[in-house]
Amino acid sequence: MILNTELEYKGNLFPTKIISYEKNLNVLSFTTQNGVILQVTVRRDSILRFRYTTTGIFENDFSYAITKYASRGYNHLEVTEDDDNYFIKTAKLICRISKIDLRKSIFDAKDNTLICEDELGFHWEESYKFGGNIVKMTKTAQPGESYYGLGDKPVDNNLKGKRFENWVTDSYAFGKDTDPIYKAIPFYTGLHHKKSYGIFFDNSFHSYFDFCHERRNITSFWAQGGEMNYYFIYGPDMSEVVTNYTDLTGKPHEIPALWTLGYHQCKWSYYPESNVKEITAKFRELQIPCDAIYLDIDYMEGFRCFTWSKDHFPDPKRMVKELADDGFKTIVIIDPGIKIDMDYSVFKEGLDKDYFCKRADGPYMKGKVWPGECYFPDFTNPEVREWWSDLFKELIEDIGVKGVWNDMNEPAVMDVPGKTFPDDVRHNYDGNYCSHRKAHNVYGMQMARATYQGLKKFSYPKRPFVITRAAYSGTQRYTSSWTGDNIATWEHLTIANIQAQRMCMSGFSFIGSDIGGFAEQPNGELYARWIQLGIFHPFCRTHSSGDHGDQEPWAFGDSITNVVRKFIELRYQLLPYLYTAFWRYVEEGVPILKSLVLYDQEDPQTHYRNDEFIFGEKILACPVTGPNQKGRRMYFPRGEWYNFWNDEIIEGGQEAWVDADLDSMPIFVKTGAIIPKYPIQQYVGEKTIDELSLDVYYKLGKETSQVYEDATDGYDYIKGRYSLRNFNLLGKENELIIQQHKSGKFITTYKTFKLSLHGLPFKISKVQIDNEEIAFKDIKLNGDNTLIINKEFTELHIMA
Ligand code: MIG
Repeated sequence: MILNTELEYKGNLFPTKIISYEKNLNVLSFTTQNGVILQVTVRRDSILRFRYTTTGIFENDFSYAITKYASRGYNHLEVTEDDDNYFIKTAKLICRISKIDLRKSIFDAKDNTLICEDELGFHWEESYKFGGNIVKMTKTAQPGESYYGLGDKPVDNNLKGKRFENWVTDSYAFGKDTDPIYKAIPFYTGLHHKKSYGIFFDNSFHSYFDFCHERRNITSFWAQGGEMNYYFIYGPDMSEVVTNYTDLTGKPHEIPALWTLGYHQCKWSYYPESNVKEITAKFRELQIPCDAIYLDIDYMEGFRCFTWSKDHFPDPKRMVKELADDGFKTIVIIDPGIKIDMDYSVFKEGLDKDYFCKRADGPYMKGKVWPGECYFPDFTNPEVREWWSDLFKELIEDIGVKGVWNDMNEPAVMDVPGKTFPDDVRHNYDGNYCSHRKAHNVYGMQMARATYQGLKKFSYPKRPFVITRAAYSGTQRYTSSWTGDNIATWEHLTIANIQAQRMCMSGFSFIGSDIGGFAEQPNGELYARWIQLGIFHPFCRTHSSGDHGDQEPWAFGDSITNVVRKFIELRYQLLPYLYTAFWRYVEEGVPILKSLVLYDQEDPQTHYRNDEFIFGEKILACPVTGPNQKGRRMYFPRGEWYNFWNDEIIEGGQEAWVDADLDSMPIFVKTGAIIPKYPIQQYVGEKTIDELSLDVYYKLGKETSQVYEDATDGYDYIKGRYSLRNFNLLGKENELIIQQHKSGKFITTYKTFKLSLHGLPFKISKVQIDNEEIAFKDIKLNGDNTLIINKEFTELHIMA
């Protein structure tokens, strides 16, 4: 006992001097006199992984976050030393490691500027209670440094001055600054001297980040177990840091089907069937576009997953089919808790196969959730995931459900301290057996993954659609997500805006909030303003708790309905633009929303902005976030911007007032942009697209734009059946030239483009397509600067 008491009071321990160094291809190991090993892996010229053990033995190298598809390889690697340090040099970085104390400093290889430096660096505390270590890292904050990222934290974009925890938590009616909430994404970016880097602390234990909160010039992170194991990702552009992090933790495995980008309607709960039908019929009657309708927990029989309430939904297959005939995809909720009931086949099977989580000493992990007392599948067991995925066969293949919504997967447990499993619950962790302390933050991710596997299997040849509440880094590979149980207040509109931006810069772009607020009730004005924001979020769904009145687009009177319709229609028009942004995200990891700091980090004005963001590549949007406003002030990033509503041009790099009555909002388009639009449809696929609108925003100079299209669902695009149009625009004083380069084997249904030329500074007197002059009547050119041309052109000249 004496020994252990000593242990408990040991305090912090530090590495001592380096006594040996070993190089094994790209893995460099430095061992200290007191048995600490620092292993540096050069993954790419700009990505170094640092891993420490205090016992001379590393744990099995396993991570749920890192994807096997991550890029690897570097151009240069050289290790040198002098009396005091080792130097690891790549094409982009120099990492200096002190021989005295193992502390590291990382420099930009191009100009030798200091990017990131250990203060105390790695140190640890032995964990008396659990064994292992509490692993810690401290770094010196650089002058003027700012911090961003960390997933769903409901705080201002810039994290400086604050401390956070990562421990996924069911957070009903969370507020500004509530921490932690639903997601654990231990990745942040730092920015100073116009250069940005990122740190991904891949440790699933309860972890902490302190950005100059406890000590003004120190940034630190630590975890209650596991290894100090982090990736350093260099930019210097923050957008590169984010795409590299996304490459490491994975991009979505497929482009989402186009319909998933439509508008979704949800409530807790729409039932019985007649109520569901009433809602969907109303959308069509009022001509408000909508693609998906959700069934919350009440569709089940006593909240038993994979069952249907006989009273409320006597013939789900017929209902789902009828909804589908009207353009609605049905999405159902599935929670992790399986009701203890020997007459319930899912429970019985899980029990027989030994798939439920157990406490340390053997009993099952029993917890109360909606169905009453439940057991919970151990989704960290690959065999359990396989079993779970097969449970979706009937729902998807037979009944025709098109998407599954995973809730309560933190996991949430009712009426217990901590609202989740106790620490001692055992998990498989893909063969790396551990307690809930380590598995907690990945539990929801593995549930969503298992659900995704099922949807992928049974939706084939269509693409799967999953939505999850809990997430750890890498969850974006499998599923979309929403921000959880927010509140119908103006402050929450602002929080939703920042959370969506923050998730996007944390590698997870397919994100949205409960539009209008989940708890309590919005008034019409708040709902309309929230819809305006929501149509710019990758995932666009109204949801509410249902116990405070209705929250459908028509619930607030005609004038609000009209505003809501107008903006949902705009979303549907912009679908090809959004789909192109998704394609870039899935292909390259480029976030769909860009906070201004991500868009232009060299402009210090952007470092503290919260409300404005770039949607895709070319559209600047900014919600109105308070009541009774006729407009607002907002910051325009550098460059020139067209007002979307009236084509007025505003010079960026300044703050300015923008008019925006309730039927409007501040939307701007980058000069030189070509924005593709579809006709308004009531749901994706309602109409055959027989003309693609291209809104061309004149600019003196050059700009490029892209339009990505495919069959909108299915996997043919992977075999090359997609259509990618690259447009080069060149505006001169008396001429506008547009070149088109097309790739991919997909043939779009339309034959023509309808070009609308915005801001053209001259009157058109001549048009040439591929070097041939064209008569105005052949392209239907009239006074309003719109023309219709064949989609096959390669070069278009519009001349004064
Ligand atoms: O304890 O399924 O965040 O979206 O409507 C509440 C009922 C459980 C929480 C989710 C919410 C959902 C609700 N769920």
